[in-house]
Amino acid sequence: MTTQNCILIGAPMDCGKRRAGCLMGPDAYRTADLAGALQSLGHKVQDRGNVSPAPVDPIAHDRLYKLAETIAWTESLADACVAALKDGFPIFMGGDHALALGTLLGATRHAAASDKPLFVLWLDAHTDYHTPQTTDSGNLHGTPMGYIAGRDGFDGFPAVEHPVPHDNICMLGLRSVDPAERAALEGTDVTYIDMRAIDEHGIAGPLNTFLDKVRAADGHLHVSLDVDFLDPSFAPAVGTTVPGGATVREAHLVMEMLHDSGLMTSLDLVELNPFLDERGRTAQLMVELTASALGRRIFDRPTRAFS
Ligand code: HAR
Ligand code: MN
Ligand code: MN
Ligand code: MN
Repeated sequence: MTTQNCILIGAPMDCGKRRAGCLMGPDAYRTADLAGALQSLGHKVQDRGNVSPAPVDPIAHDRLYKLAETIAWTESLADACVAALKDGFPIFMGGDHALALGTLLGATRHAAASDKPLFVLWLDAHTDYHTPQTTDSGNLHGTPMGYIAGRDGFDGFPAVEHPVPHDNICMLGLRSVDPAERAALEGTDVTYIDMRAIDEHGIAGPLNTFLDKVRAADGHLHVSLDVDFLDPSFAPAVGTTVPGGATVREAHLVMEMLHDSGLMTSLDLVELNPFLDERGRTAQLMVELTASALGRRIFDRPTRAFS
């Protein structure tokens, strides 16, 4: 197994939606000993502490919640991501999913500077493909995929100089898609895999197809893991639970396959709200999934029984 230089970055961003609590996420990951779990796999781990945004004058907006704060976070996180990608494998401990506005922006800049295409794997119940113009809720955590795909309407945000082509995006685990998002996605080359497709075909097939594409293009791969990708019966600590999500084993399989692919270059852990957790079980599960993504396995494959 290749030893990684894991760089933990806290992103206690809580302004991407109205229900508070994600600001406690980075400390929950530290308490659940994410660093120790990765060290025990042989990796180097450096915790760079928490990112903080430049202070802003809160500007009231008629529809969008905490727009100025979100823009400030986007700039700080993009810088933190570019810096960390130069040194190793960044893991962003969120924080709500609006943090991906910044981490994805940083990942696009790093990939462009390295002359590599960027691919994005979005593990989520939601597509988060709104623009500030189409969101009904005004919650900007519902917009990072729209932003990084280069959709219009992100006034005031840093320009996305290198939008991610639709063909390089895979969304997995979907089961809550707003009509405006559906209309914008249909007819694009985005790979969107809903829970029904996973029920019918399993999760490994579509993921392998996508990973083959990343490998063939020699791309970088940013993975964004939203807690609500998981079924709420296993992962209750999230404000936007949607029943019918991925099982514990489906999620581990995704992470194990990501590890085996050797393709993943950066990772977000988002939407953990420790205020809603039950004795830390969701934080613990997210740590275990991250360990699988960094090489933890039950036995070394191939197993005798099925080879
Ligand atoms: N589509 C809904 C909205 O825009 C819910 C978005 C939830 N997004 C979160 N979780 N990041 O994925 O308000
Ligand atoms: Mn690189
Ligand atoms: Mn999300
Ligand atoms: Mn979600």
